[in-house]
Amino acid sequence: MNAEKLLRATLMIAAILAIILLPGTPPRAAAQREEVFFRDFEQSDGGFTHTGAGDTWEWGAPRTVPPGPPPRGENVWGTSLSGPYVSGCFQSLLSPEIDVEGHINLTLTMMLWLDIAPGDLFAVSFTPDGVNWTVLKRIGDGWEGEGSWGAVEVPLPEGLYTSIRLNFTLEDISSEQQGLGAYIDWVRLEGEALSIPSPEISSVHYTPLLPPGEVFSLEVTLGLPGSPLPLPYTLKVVLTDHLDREVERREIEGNLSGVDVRTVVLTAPPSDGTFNLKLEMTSYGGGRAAWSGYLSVGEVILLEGFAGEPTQEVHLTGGWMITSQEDYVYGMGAAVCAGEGGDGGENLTVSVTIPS
Ligand SMILES: [Ca+2]
Ligand SMILES: [Ca+2]
Repeated sequence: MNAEKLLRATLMIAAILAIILLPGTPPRAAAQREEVFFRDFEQSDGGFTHTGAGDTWEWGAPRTVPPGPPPRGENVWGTSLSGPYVSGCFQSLLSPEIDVEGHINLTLTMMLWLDIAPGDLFAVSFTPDGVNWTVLKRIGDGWEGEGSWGAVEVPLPEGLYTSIRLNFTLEDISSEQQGLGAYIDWVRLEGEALSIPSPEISSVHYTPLLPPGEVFSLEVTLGLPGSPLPLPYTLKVVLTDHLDREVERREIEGNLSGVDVRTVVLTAPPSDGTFNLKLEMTSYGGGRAAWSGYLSVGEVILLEGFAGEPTQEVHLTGGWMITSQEDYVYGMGAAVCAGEGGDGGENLTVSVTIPS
């Protein structure tokens, strides 16, 4: 066992012990913040586009003083680089699609130079789907940074996003005299990286008393005690034959709150020999900070129905174990369970706690 494997094994055991011994006290990981997106607009326009009524957005070096050059570099985006915005404008500067997958708790920072008349508005919005827009910040006349280059920092709403777009708008609302408008630079997104290691499935064998090709079903009891909130989850049941070839796969999606009993119908492989069953439960907390509770796969029953005989129940409860325990600190992760039918000694329980 090399050092990395030893460390991983130790961490996994520590995580499992923490869960068993200290329910409600999850293993915590330090938040690791990193840059997700950055544009300083020096070499290019950054892939930004613009549109709208009275659209004078322009990329380059400001040709008037003020605002003059930004604190670093020369080029910026501005609602024209050479004078006031036009009357009645409602103009948008749109970022390219920004890949933010695997990051949460996103924060937008930017440099802004603003000079607008009372009643007019500069706003920053974002969309996670290209359709629904949320305003992150509205800045009007009297902004404390007005008249000089200042930093704006604004958190995005908590959530798991795949990709987002940002929109910077300047709207002339009042009849007051215009100002020079908005100039932006150093647009940066920072987030916490989610670490999702690939699940390691140990060798799992169950030798059922089933003839080849027999249809059987699994009754899986999934539990989420202690939480009134539904938790989206996916349960995968994978059946492989004695040569480890995948024969069948079922994926079930649901929202788990309390206890959920699911029946999965499968067919034994046509060939003789041991076949393997693997259960993999993945749950994404949706970035909810206030989520708490734990997931469990409480009981797995194999129902064998032979022709002319009453249905037999085989409780696959012994020997199950956690083979992968992900970091749930941020409300996202995967718990993978695998095991074999045994003597019914222990229940398969995967406990995961998201901090409140
Ligand atoms: Ca710049
Ligand atoms: Ca105005």
